[in-house]
Amino acid sequence: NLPIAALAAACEQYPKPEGHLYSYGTAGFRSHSKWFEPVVFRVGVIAALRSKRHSSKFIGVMITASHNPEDDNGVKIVDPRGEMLQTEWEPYCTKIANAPDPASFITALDDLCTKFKIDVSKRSKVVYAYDTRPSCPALVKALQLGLAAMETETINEGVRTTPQLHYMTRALNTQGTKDDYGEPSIPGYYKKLSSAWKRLIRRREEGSLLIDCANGVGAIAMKELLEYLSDDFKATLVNTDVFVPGVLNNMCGADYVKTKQELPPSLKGVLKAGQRGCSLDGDADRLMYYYLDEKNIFHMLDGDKISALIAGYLVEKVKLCGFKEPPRVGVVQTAYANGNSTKYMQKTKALPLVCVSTGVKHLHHAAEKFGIGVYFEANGHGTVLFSSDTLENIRKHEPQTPTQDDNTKDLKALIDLINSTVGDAISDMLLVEVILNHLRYDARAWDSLYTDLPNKLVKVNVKNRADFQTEVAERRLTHPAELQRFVDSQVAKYPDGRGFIRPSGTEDAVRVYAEAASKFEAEQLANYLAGWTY
Ligand code: 16G
Ligand code: ZN
Repeated sequence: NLPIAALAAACEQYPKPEGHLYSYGTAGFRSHSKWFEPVVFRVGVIAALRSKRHSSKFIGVMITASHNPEDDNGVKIVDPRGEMLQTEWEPYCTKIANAPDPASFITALDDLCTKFKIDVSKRSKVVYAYDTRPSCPALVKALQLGLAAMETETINEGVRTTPQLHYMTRALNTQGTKDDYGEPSIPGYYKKLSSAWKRLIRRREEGSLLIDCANGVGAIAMKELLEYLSDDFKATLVNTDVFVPGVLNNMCGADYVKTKQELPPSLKGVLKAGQRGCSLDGDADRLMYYYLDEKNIFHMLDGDKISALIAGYLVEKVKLCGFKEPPRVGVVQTAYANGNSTKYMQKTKALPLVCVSTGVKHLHHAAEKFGIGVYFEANGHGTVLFSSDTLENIRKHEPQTPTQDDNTKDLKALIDLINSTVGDAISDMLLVEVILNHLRYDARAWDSLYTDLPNKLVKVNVKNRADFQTEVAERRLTHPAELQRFVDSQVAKYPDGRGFIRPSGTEDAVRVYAEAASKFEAEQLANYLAGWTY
């Protein structure tokens, strides 16, 4: 049975603030950090139960609010294979987090145990980590109390990137099995990436890559990784003020670059024309690339461009390996994917492509259906998945020529270089650099794969985002129907026009996206749609 006395006592220590509602959304719980200790305490208890449900496998807990402001915080649960928490648990998490008092908290936990037939007598194991936010230490304490109440075996990984925590969770659970994901330690993570990199990189790069670390945990991880990469990788780190209050994600980082479509001010005069730069977000799971041309004009290489580069490269790589039955390379995008990226993948590269709703879990699951699934959100979050059949196929493959042999070795190293558990800015960045190196591309050559259609994203605050319902992977509204008719009538006026309105999964707002043949038209269309009158 549940340790009711211990749970009730701990719950008293972290009373739920009245009138504040939490919801386990696309990226777990997220809110201003001052409301957050009670939630994190309860997540500790849920994570322990999740571990029991999975025969005492390690469950991960990550405390971070990613690209959001420094005063916010968030928490999410990571499943045994390093994936996002199974969706069916989300409403139960919400219920447990909002239980007003210890008695209803215990009842909500009981409901969860009954629903998922949890054997409470099993042991539980949880591995956790947190980002650099000043609110983290207090939240970690709350988490620890929840875990202690459940007598959970814990590993505290300290200040780590979100993808490192996902890696750890999977590595701990696969250690010594045929699916061994690597040494379950942070040095193990660096060793895996750096040795794959060393196998893959062909000639020493001359220029240095400028990496904007958003003043977040990515700065710590990058510094550590650089030690392992030694001379083979030249990078200059900027925005590395990890423990200076107020600077996290402030006027820098991947989200700044994507939403403003401009160079962070701190990189002006630092990034040289032609040099590649990239920005991580606050927990290092998003990546945006960019460069300045010879006229100092800014060009952004977003998640779609990264995806196009990777998918195009992998499809050719697979051909060179000489498989009897080559794995099928496919691409997953969301409604935000630039129209020309979709065209490039489907028409130029003949890649199978699916479009799904926003949020990593949707992309991840769709990508699992391909032999090799490349998924990226335009905002720079993404990775590559290799199905177990594909991994088996590669393991058994007997190359017939030296070229095939070499390419198969490359493919194996690529699998090690890629953090398949979740989008990982650092692993993705190494992957991009390797591909550019193999193709002998500079930023401009990469950029010229296709030209982005000008686009604009606008946020409109609304009272109730549940009033807005969508279909076909959020590309159309079913409710309000008259609003969709309005969207259709406006979009029809623009050549190459496309637009949609979707409710945010993280804020009380709807997002309005438009693209069109020119910047002026894209902005005009977005503004019309945002100021709808129907
Ligand atoms: C979350 C998602 C991100 C998505 C964003 C959309 C995860 C881990 N993160 O941050 O993938 O792009 O939400 O936010 O799934 P929105 O629904 O507010 O537009
Ligand atoms: Zn993030």
